[in-house]
Amino acid sequence: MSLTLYFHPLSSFCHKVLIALYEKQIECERKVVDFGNPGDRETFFGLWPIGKIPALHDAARGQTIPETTIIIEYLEQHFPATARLFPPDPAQALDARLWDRLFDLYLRVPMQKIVAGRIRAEGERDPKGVEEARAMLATAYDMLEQHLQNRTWAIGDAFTVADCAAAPALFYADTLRPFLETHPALAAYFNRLMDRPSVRRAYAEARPYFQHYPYREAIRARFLNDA
Ligand SMILES: N[C@@H](CCC(=O)N[C@@H](CS)C(=O)NCC(=O)O)C(=O)O
Repeated sequence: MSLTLYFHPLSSFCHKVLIALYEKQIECERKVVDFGNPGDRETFFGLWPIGKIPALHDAARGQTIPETTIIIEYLEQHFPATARLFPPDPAQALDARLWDRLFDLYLRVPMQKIVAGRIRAEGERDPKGVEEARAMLATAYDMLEQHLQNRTWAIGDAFTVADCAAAPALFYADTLRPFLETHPALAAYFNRLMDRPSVRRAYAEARPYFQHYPYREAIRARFLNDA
């Protein structure tokens, strides 16, 4: 098999790529990157010195592809017979990229800040940054609530890269700032995402690792058991 995904089973950015791989039904080997293990760190930083997971290595083409959206676009280019995650219509493709960015930058990045606020040592925390991150989540939820009033998926009827980004971002965001009870259109969208077979598979695989998530007590009970 020529593809290897360097990933971690709890990582929201990694779930985004796994969901895309499952949508496309592309086989891929996996290597867990444990940043606490010096050997893993050295190998991974050798591939991608920025050191952010996931990264995809394609042995057949001798290429390493970092950054989730670029990885998914790479899969789209090199596996053209698989499910399309970037719409062929240029205006719709821009829309998919925009919402992909929104989920990554304005949900997932603030989430990382909030989680870091819990796991860092007392003197290394950034309370102001965490407060701003919580406010950003609230703004993004309100935007999404409006946007999703008449849409099945992030940009309309087609499931795209934006939905791959949305599912894991919303899954963890709900543990930090719950939205299911306050944002009905967003909640309905989230439930559709969580019922999607590709997403169910990604979360069935992640479930054994939830015990290591710093806000594990806030994961909804329905996601803790096989359904
Ligand atoms: N923009 C990157 C972000 C990836 C990212 O932030 N990954 C996190 C895991 S969810 C990571 O590698 N964190 C390790 C660290 O920052 O040391 C992408 O889309 O791939």
